[in-house]
Amino acid sequence: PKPIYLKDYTAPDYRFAKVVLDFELGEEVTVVGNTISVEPTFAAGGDPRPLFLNGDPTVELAGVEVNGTALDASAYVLTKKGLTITAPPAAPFELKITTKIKPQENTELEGLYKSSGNFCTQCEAEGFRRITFYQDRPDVMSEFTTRITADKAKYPVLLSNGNLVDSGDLDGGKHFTVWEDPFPKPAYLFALVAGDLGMIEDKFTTKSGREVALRIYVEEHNLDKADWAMVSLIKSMKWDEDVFGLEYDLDLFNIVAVDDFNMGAMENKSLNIFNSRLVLATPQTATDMDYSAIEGVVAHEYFHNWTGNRVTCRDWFQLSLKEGLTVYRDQEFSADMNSRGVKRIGDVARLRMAQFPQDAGPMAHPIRPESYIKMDNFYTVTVYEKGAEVVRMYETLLGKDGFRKGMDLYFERHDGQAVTCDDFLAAMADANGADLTAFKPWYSQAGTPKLDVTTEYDAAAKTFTMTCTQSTPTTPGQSDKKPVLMPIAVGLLASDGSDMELTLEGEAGAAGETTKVLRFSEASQTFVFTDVAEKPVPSILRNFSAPVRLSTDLTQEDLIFLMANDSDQFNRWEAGQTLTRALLLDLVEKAGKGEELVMDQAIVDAMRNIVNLAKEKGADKAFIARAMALPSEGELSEMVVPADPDVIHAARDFVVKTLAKELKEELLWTMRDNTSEKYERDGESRAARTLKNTCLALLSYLEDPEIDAEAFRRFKTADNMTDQISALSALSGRADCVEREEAIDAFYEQWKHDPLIMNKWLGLQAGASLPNNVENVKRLVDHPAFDIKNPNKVYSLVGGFVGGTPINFHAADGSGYEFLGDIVLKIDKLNGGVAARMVGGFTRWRKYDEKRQEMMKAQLERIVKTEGLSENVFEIVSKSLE
Ligand code: BAL
Ligand code: ZN
Repeated sequence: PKPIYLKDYTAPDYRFAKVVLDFELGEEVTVVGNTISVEPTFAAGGDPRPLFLNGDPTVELAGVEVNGTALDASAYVLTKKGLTITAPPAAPFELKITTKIKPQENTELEGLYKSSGNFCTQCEAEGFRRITFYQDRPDVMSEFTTRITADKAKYPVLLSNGNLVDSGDLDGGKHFTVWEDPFPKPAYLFALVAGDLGMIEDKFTTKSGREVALRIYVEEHNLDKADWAMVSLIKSMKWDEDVFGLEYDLDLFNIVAVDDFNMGAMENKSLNIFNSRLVLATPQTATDMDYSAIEGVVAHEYFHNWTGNRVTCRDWFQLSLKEGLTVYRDQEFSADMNSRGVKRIGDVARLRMAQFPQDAGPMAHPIRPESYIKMDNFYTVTVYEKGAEVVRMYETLLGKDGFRKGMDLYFERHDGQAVTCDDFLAAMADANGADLTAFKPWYSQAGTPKLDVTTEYDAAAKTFTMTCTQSTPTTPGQSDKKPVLMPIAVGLLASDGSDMELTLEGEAGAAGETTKVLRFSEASQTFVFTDVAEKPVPSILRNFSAPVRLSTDLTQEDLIFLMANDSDQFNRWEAGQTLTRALLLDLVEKAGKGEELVMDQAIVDAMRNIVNLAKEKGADKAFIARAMALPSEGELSEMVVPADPDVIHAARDFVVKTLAKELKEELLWTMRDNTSEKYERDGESRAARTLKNTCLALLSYLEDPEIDAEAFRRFKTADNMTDQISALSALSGRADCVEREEAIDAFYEQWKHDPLIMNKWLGLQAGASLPNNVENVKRLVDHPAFDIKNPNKVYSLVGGFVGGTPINFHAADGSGYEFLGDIVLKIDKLNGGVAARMVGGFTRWRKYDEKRQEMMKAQLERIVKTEGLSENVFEIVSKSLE
């Protein structure tokens, strides 16, 4: 397979003004008529230019007509990749393509396929070519009309994008609908659904008075589970009007939930299709985290209507233009709906857990990649989450109002267009009269920049000097890195813990300003604060103002002080993380040398203070729970070379057990004090629930039969999924826990009818730190609750194993690696996209000791040599071996 390069981009020679699609849905064969109004974009005269239409081997070409006349086979070339009309007319013409496809055999779940007996589509990035031959590229935007014909009894609901303009019954028990979408769109936003579905309905009146019908379609037996998605949709519509002035633009907005879906959800114009795990929820079946995910993803897909659909990407290299921006928007929405600080902490934790490792490995790529073999492989945490951080930096640099001005100009300039990341930067710069040239490398450079800050206080001059240096590590194909403009938000704390007012040398001090955003753009720069009355403790990179690895000269004492006093909630959490990370890394080193492990009492005391905060009136319990969580084994393994998962596990286990022992009384008290009689879903109740379950999780490390018995009692009496699964988790992580098996079996018996809950059951067992857990996981592959064709099940069981406790995936005998190698090859025969995500478990093989390296490399080599491998897996594996 050959890569495609950004540098080779050329604009299309042909515009598609209008497209009329005609679907005859059948059980054996589906016939698709595709009539396109084609217009050359080049001047008349000269040689004819070929028209290339992307296609796929699963699509059978049944006819090609130009202006009503069938084309002779000598007038086109058909290959595995598509159809080329060699000499089309030089003037506008009508092209009609007829294809035959078999959605019921489509296990890739791209294009048109069947899920639980219903037809549905997934066209982003390149699925439309699996339906018909087309210029399947985002810069070809067209007005779509879609006619759907199907059996009425089997498929009473027939949906596509836009407005319903016609419908009726046909002979032979069939019926049809016709949909018109007035907004030009690329083919990746096309959608179709046909099925036997129930629906809940509500409405929203936009600020200019448009009444929009809102419908959520789910299987009939799930109708009681769609309310939260509807509430989330209405909140999102209102928020986008309030915060960005963006209104919905059609009279209908549909969401459909399907069980078999590669991604989380998809923003097809007015017909969002969702993985059912991101729609369906009741307190008994979904956790508080599920509810948050539904709220965030419903918002994300809705927000794409402007950032993605009205303004889309010129080419797929620009994916972050819509994804980074829309993630930023959904993060802000969730922050406004919930606790802002806790949301930020969660987002940064995820960035560090998943994106920093990607940026340090063989798949490292800039948020605007330069090449790809399979675009599906670039729906990454880098494009999405780091992309969102880059958007957030505009806001930090330009201020909230400046950012809004930039957004307004972006829409004013580009509504209805397919544009680039450079266009976005230009709108931000021009709207604010700002020079953002030094910001550009964020788009082109891979790797997490390292930021070092050293500080000095001059008591006589009353100055506080910060010296900042930056460097970005070498990444594959990129050795020469430029310094990049990054905002560093800084506060200075006085000895009483209060924020000082800040004046930066050379700048007029704004009265009352206690956080300054430094514009740091050179390799090294010095910033001097003046009129600093006493030696401060600096709070650096507040709110994580740039996605970098920070190192400072803060002492343990400073960090404990910040943990207790920083007005920036993110940095209060970060101080605790920095402190515990340092302790853990020190213990990892000691454990590696076989030395005795000794706990640092200062950290026990600091943690005790955190837990005790829960006793205070108005305590932020969600924050306390977050602050109690230690850096994960995965995060630590990124910081140790070579990483030994057994040693890291031993060191972390020691710290958690010691904390649980030392803080047992406080934890028990807090757990019981935050246990409520009855389930409620308001913010305070959710925070209390999180805190209670965090305490239970820590206490379970004590291996104390009384605690286990209490966890089992909580498991049996739980009136909601959050509590039930937390208790099950507390019981299921240790082989010696006597209630373990009984609880796992009871959960299965209670919930085996619900596939989404079975995902939780699979995931929990897959990620457990039981010795030799790979054997359990292998057994679960053959369990009726697992289905290798269903992406959610694969992500739960295989993804849960690989991303769970590292001691099992990285078992010294290589059994975890062998399991992953085997199953990736099986999945790849069905769904290359899903297999590619799973094989990612091997990409960081160079981080480990020699023996593990050899074993992982052997699996990669075995996979890459396999005949018939998908392009998806080939790309990840070959890049990992480079
Ligand atoms: N566009 C793919 C799914 C999402 O990011 O919303
Ligand atoms: Zn998105």
